[in-house]
Amino acid sequence: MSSVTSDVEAINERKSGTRNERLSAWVEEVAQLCKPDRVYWCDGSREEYQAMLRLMVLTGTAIWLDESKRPNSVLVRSSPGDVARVEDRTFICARTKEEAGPTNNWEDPAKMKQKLQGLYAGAMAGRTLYVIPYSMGPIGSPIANIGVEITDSPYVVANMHTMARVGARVLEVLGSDGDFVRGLHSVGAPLATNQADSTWPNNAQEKYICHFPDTREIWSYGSGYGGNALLGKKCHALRIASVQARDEGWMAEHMLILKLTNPSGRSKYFTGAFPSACGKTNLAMLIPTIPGWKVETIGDDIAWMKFGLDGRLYAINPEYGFFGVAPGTSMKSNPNAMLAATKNSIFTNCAMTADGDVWWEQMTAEKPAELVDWLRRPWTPASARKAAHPNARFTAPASQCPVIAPEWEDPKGVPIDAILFGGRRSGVVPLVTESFSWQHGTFLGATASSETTAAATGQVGQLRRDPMAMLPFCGYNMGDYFAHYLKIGARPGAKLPKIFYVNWFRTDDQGKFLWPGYGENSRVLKWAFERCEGTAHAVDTPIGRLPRPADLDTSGLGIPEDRLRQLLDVDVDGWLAEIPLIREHFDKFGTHLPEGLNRELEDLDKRLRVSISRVGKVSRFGKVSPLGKRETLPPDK
Ligand code: SAT
Ligand code: MN
Repeated sequence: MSSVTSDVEAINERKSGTRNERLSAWVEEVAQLCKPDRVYWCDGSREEYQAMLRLMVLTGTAIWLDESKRPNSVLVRSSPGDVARVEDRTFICARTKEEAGPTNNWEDPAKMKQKLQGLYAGAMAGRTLYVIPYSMGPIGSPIANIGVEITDSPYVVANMHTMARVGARVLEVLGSDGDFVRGLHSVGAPLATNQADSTWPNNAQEKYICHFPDTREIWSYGSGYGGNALLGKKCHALRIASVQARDEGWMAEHMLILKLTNPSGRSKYFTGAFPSACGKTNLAMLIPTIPGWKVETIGDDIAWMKFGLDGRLYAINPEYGFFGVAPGTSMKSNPNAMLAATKNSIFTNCAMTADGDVWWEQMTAEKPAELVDWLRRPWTPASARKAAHPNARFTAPASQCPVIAPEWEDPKGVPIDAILFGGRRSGVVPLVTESFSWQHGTFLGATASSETTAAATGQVGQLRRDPMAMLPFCGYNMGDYFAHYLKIGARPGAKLPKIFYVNWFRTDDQGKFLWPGYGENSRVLKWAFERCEGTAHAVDTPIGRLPRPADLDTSGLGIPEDRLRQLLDVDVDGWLAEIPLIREHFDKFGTHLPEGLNRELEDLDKRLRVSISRVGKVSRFGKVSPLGKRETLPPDK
């Protein structure tokens, strides 16, 4: 017996510990359909994680990194056709197309199931079916939710160990009649007897990432990568959970959660919604450049928020680890992410150094003299291609992050003071804007736009509307999702967070960033913090409340005054040009668009026009004062 087989045989000893008959019956049913060689129930133990790594190494999927450089870590290289989320292959199979809405791909659930059943038939031949019970959120938290993923990929099992709480502890909580989200995943690459496996099994012809919101099911086929395959993440914690949240009056959002502490030791919690690969991980772990301020991390990608008895929104991070974008991450840009991934980590599609470590673009100031690139080819700095794939990732346990907040696993969550929305916009959108109200904040989120990144397949750098950074992740009609936001805001007794819109990505005429970003973003966080406390100034402008240059702490930054003015300018012409684009965006939702957002658009239009008639076509900051008020001073100041 080969060592690979004996490892699997040893693994196979484990038996289901579940008393949940619905779970056993579903596993049985899937096994009948997919015809795996064996069924294995994951217990979530450390030995199990290690066995998965060994198995991946033995089958050529993974390679051990040098133990002295990157202890207990592996590098995995996927196939070039399976490197990111596939939005055009992602479906929301609600009862009707209208329920899925204009921003989602839709297929009739019965039709889609029939098609996929055909694909799943025998799809796991020659493979092991792994059953992964997982909890999104601290086990037993009233905000957490249980799912079970069935997969034929050891890569998925290992990643799920890091990204979610998995195994026997979850089955305990599930008990004999607990409910769970069902996730079925197959790489879609059955093996004939004696057929050699590929190092990254997947299906080059067909990929489907399907969600059945009514029955809380996920059926994923053909891809082994990231959010396509780790079903707890985008599929469950965002697409299915957003539907659960709508039905139950809470929020499932594509948001980081951070804890911000000021020099006198007072803390506030912020969430932030930014599209994939727009710096959520960096912001969540930021090291402030302003003395005495501290940021600690609760989560870097997803927030689930429920109302507490005090009327505040409490957030948990449903995840257990980080699946971060590697390129661009360095000891300079995000030392905390680098330190989180120093050991017990899985690297995917990174390059490998001659001494057995990983490397990716911008990791070091100087490029290594030689590497093996993510496609396993020799690489030198003279090579006219990137060494790591732009969507290369690290999977690292959150507990390894040096600035993880002590309360990150608090089952009751943390009370949220502010929500930040944002995206990548080179023009028009200022550095920071505070909304006039929850409804106006919802409008800011609903009109968010961003240039596309490598996190999804397709063209990079295309400007698109990405409302609340949820465009690829909202499990139902986005018009209804906006209405849900307004409903949350109208809840009697709700003590709502303030909403801000930020844009770190403004550029000048030469395409150079106007704002230094990274740790300097703490200056914007400080202003938002002090707005929450009622101690910072803002000016009412047609687009929202903005700091004057003097209101932002830029001490020691050395940023020229005119650059700062540009960053905080209200570009009236630019905004007027946005109005028809926003109208077009809103029109897509037809009767599903809540009236409140229409009103916000009309009001914005009016405020902009009034500002022109008052001050002429001058849009420089300081000349726009449409509301007749120069400043919004807190009442107690
Ligand atoms: O692949 S994932 O969907 O998990 C990453 C991302 O797009 O944010
Ligand atoms: Mn994300």
